[in-house]
Amino acid sequence: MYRLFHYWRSSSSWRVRFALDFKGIPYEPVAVSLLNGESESPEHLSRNPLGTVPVLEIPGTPASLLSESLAILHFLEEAHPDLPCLLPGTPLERARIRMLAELINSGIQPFHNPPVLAQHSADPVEQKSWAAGFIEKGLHAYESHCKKTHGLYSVGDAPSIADACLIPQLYSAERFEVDWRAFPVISGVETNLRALPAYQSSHAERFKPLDFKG
Ligand SMILES: N[C@@H](CCC(=O)N[C@@H](CS)C(=O)NCC(=O)O)C(=O)O
Repeated sequence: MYRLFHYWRSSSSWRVRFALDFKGIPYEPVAVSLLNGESESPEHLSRNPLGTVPVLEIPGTPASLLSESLAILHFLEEAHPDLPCLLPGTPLERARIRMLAELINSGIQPFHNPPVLAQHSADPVEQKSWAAGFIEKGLHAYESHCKKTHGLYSVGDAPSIADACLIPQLYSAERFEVDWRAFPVISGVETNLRALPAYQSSHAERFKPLDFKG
């Protein structure tokens, strides 16, 4: 069985949880805290020298490890072509899915990653304003693209890797007090995503430690 090293509130981890659940692939979740030094421990650095989550362990002798959520999502597409697909459509539609996923992966998430926030400022108010600015700008761009690409979901009428990135990004937007509901296309897509069983089963709140405070 796959093992997923993840953190409940990590948006990159949630992308992979969503994809695994959407495809109906069972996996063992292994929590790696980003708050207590666990992600910087020798054990986790041996899984991923960058110390980030998610990391997918692929069973085998020896087991293989993959980091970077988009690489993991593409691996799952290629390794399980018989299961429900998150990269559907024509070459152009698939390129648009990758474009939107990358917009979030490179253009938004890195700016609210905890070490980047800490490097930017020690002041939580300044951290929030910095992160919110990038999230707002990125979601504005996502909305503009989506006006041309969306159907029920971000690109056409099937959920995709772009949606796997959008779902947790909206959760993070709320944390940084960005009102994503001001974007009508994103809001409509989110309503359709919320109805998917994989949305509910992969949700951050389902993995939140009982003793989490903050
Ligand atoms: N592009 C990477 C981003 C990974 C990433 O930044 N993960 C965050 C949580 S969402 C993390 O582990 N942060 C802790 C750190 O950077 O030390 C991916 O998609 O996997």
